[in-house]
Amino acid sequence: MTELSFPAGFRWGTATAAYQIEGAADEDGRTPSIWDTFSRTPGKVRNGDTGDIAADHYHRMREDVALMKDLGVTDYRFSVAWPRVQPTGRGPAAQKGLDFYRRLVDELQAADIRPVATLYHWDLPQELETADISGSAAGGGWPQRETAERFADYAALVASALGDRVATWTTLNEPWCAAFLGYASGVHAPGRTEPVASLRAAHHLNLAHGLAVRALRAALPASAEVSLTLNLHAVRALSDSDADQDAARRVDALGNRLFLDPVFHGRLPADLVADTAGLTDWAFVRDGDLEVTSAPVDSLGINYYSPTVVGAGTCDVPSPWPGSEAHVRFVPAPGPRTAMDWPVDADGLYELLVRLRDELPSVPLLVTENGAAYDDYADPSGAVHDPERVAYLHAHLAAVHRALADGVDVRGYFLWSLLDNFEWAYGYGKRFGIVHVDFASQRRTPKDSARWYADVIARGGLPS
Ligand code: IFM
Repeated sequence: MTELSFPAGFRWGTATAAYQIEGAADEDGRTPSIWDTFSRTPGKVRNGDTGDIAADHYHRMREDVALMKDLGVTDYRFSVAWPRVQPTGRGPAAQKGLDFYRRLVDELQAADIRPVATLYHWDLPQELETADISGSAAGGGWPQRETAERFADYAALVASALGDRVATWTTLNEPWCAAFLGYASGVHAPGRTEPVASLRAAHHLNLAHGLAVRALRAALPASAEVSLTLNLHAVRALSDSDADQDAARRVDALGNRLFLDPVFHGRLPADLVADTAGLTDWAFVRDGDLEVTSAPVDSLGINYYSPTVVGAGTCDVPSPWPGSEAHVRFVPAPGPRTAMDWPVDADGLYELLVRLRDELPSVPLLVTENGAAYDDYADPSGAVHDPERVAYLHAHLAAVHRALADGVDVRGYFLWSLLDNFEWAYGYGKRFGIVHVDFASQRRTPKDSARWYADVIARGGLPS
């Protein structure tokens, strides 16, 4: 019996990212990205893990598409590795790298699965990070404006190679993480702990998005769907006190509105500019930039895992919250947790979707990532039972259904993730896949959650 039916045409997907699954780090002309450098630096990633081999998807792509076909997914969200298709981040394309994505897309289409391409899921070509592209001593990477310009060239190059086969495009995945985990707290590549650079990075990521939207529109058919994916924070204040409310406002400004406002309203959040006045006057935002960042998009992708509870207080430095370290305390939310120690709370997803309905009523939404890590293992019979993940997914899909019933225009859900993979600074220790990967043999085993998801897709809704 189906308890909650989703609308016909709802997009049922899975999601992955290049560095987390592809491996083949040195093949066919690929050059290092900031994540190759970071993960090969002792002490940066647990257990010294790197993405050198990952889930070996570069060589097992057909098998992985077949797995998705068995699940019955309608869409697959993958990312293109910039250093695989444009080594060093500038100049001509590497044809062999592009050929891999052409083959992937052909394989998907043959399996009747719609490809959804993300252009940037954190693997900046190392040369763009290293290069002194500004002529200043400040280093390269996203704090420099030129990186945004390079990104637009790269977007045009990929669009002209795949534009005849890919209808849905996402410019950036989670620019908040790229800016603030990469350049402020330094727990992600390139591992810098420079608060001002992180704010510059956030602006240049927004600019890169806008420039890429223009480049994509110029290269793609008018029917193409162009989007952006944000990891929006479902922020909750610990209490109604002014100080706790102010802490929540600060996290909302830096975690959400720093991206939503430039992209959808062509402005910077004035309160954030005030919060960070001790760090920067934001003079790196040039006249006309906010017009570029607000180039219209066709949909917005939201990645959601758990809510963020804050109160007045302080947080450790370096932190990913520049300008607010002396004002914000992160409070562990109560209730069950995943293996990431992230609280399980599907209401946060519902709250975000309703907020976006109210703020951006004309923008269709996609849940481009949602899922959970648990300590999965294959039992002696080879089966992988993951009832906690099934419960997590059920609750979050029910939240999406509730949002749909309340008039939110959610067009699809992409489960993170198809495969166990390289979970960034956690290495291979955290398993988000609905397909178990034995990294020694690269054997794939669909977990119980994979069969559960296939059933949800087949029936077009949640079972009772
Ligand atoms: O694995 C990541 C993904 O790359 C980006 N969003 C969050 C996921 C889980 O941490």
